[in-house]
Amino acid sequence: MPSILVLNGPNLNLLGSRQPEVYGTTTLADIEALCAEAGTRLKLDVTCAQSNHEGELIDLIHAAKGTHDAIVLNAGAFTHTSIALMDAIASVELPLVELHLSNIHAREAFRHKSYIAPVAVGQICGFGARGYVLALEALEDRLANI
Ligand code: CA2
Repeated sequence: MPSILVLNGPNLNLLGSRQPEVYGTTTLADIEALCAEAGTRLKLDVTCAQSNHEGELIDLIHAAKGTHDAIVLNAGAFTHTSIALMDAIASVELPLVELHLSNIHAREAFRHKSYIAPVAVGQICGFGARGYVLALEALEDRLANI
């Protein structure tokens, strides 16, 4: 069974508690439950992790090589700043879907730049928590057709 790492970055542990007008009322635990459900339906082994620390996210991406077949990454604000994360993703050569709850292209100009996009197989943004399920569906399809 293909194994997928769903990785969430800084401040996403606060989901549901603040800024519901931007990020909705869904909590990170709700998102992880949605991913588990989708994993069962799609026959994917889904593991979820979250960190507020850039280095820890990099370590988790490195560790995914050999243990997971693909990654769903919401890198939070590191999306717009982190060449180190971009290099880590490129180094492991695993298919990765860049995920955002909000439509980063309809927000402030500084959120339009993504260092993740050039090393991702695709980007899903603007669909809230449902985006994680769409990302898992996209990866299931891709892994079944390579
Ligand atoms: O839309 C997304 O998923 C983002 O990755 C969320 C990041 C933001 O910096 C990106 O530009 C887009 C921010 C996550 C912060 O989440 C919070 C949740 C509740 C309260 C405050 C922040």
